[in-house]
Parts: sequence; C-alpha cells; structure tokens
Amino acid sequence: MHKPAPRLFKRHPANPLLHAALWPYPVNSVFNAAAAQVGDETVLLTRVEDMRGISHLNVARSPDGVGGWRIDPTPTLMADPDKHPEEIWGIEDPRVVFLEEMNRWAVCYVAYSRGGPLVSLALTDDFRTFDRVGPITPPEDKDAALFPRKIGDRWVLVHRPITSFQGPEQHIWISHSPDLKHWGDHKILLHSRSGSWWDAYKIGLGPPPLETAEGWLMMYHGVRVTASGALYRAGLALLDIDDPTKVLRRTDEWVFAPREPYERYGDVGDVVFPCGWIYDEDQDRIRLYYGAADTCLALATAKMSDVLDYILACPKP
Ligand code: BMA
Repeated sequence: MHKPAPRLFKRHPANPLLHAALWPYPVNSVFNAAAAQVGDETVLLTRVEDMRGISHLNVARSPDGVGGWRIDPTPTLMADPDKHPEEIWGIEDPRVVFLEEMNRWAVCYVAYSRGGPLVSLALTDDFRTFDRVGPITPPEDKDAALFPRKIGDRWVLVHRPITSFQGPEQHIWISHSPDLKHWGDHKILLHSRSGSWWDAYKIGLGPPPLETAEGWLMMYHGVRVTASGALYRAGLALLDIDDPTKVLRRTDEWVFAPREPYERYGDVGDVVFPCGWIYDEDQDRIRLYYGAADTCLALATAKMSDVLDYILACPKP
C-alpha cells in the first residue's frame, strides 16, 4: 500500500514576501530567486520582469530572511546584449552557490537568446558587481546549478537540456568541468516519469544541491500538463556524496505544490518554482524560497531531520 508523504514544508504566514508593489521602480512581477546567507543577512537575487516582458536580476537583503527587505533601487544585474548577445531577451531564474575554493559566489542563470534559453555563469564577491564567465551550455537548456565544491578534481553542474527526441519528456542531466568553462562527461541524472505521474513531462532542478550527512539533497520541479495548463510541483532526490551521478533515493510524491491563492493565480497560475534554499544548521531548518504563479516570491520552511528521515524511507530508483 502506498504511504502518503508527511507535510514537510510549511508556508510562512508573511507570504508572499516580495512582490511588484514593494519594488522601488515599476515592474510587472518579482519571482524565482536565488538565496544566499551572507554574514548576518539573507540575500535574495530575484528575477524581476519589466513591463516589456524582459527579465533582470535584483538583490533584496533582509536581517531575518522574512521581513525588513532592502531592495536595490535600480536593477542589480541587467542583461547586456551588446556584449552578450545571448542575453537579448533577458536573464532569468538564478541559482547561487558559494565556491569555497574560489571564495566567490557562483550564479547560474538563464540567458534568453535568439536560439532559446541557455545557461550562463557569473561570479560575484558581494552581489553588487558580477564577472560573467559567459554561456556554459548551448540552448535549449535551463534549471542549472553548480555543486559548491569540486568532486574528485572536477566541478559538477546539474542542468536540463531540452531535446525533441522521445516526445515531450525532458530529463535532468549532470556534467563535469575542470575549469568551470569547458563541460563534458554528460549523463542523465534523473528521468522524468511517464503517464499520469506528477513529474511525467518535464523535470528541472530547483535550488542547488545541498550537502547533508546522508548525501546531496536535491529538489526538483515536475511539470504535469493538463487540459487547463501546466502544474508545477516539487519533489526530492538524494545523490551519493562522493559520486552525485548516483541517485540513492527519489520521492514518489511531490513534497510541495500550489495551494494558496498567490500560488494558484497570477501571470502563470498553479506554479511553485523554488530556486533557492538556506540551511540554518543551529535550528535544523531549511528555508525554501520559491516563485509563486510567476508573480511573487514566497517562503516555506521544513526541518532538515524530517526531510532526511522521509527521503531515506523513499524508494531507491
Ligand atoms: C519554466 C521557467 C520558469 C517559470 C515556469 C512557469 O519553464 O521558465 O521561469 O517560472 O516555467 O511558468
């Protein structure tokens, strides 16, 4: 008999935390954000869509990750199509990790090129100025993040290329690099499921993989296409700590799905789209930041010990 998942992630009562009405300049929407704990501050690198439909990134800083946000008065990182033609239609959906070895933050983001979305990489010390490494995958590709450290002697990237092969199912891939620039040794990491499953059509990485005592915790979104549009929900997988190409566990059920009005109604309804999480070790707490309905930004929290207990009880794929 199938055993239902416990409700691991609890929405914060202050949701939605960030939205267009709070912005220091006119924008359409504020959603899918990367998250980082920088000293005493929570930094969200948010995706902001302007009234042309083009996205840029803007930083919001808070002392507790919930309120008191200080939002940069002008866009923090704008598309720069003159120098970077692949950014012609904007930059979207960042994921950020701290690379201890380089003592810098690495931001993987989607550059929307004439050939379709692709993954670009930029490095920053302070979330004020950014050095672009440039595109690291050709289109169509998105939902990418680096692991925070080399495994063996190589950097590792999770991403989701789109192919026209085998119909509509799109899988999550893992790739390797000696220098963050040249990528190879590509493998499928996680297959989308088939038929009526919640993650049957497209899947993509959510926040960057998180190192835990049990392995790399990975959250991914699954897209179910229905007669009234797509449903974006999130599930979990656990990867081997020394060889993250090995999937140890995968949830059968989603662990987070649209429910509240701000998740169900907006520019794209019925979407929860997590791109950032922060682990507060002292509180055994995961703070999950997610875009809701492509319109606003919200927070849900879970106990790490509950999440690990649950994922370890899930089937081996
Ligand atoms: C995905 C991405 C996200 C977006 C989601 C739902 O393909 O483009 O930016 O939040 O669709 O529209």
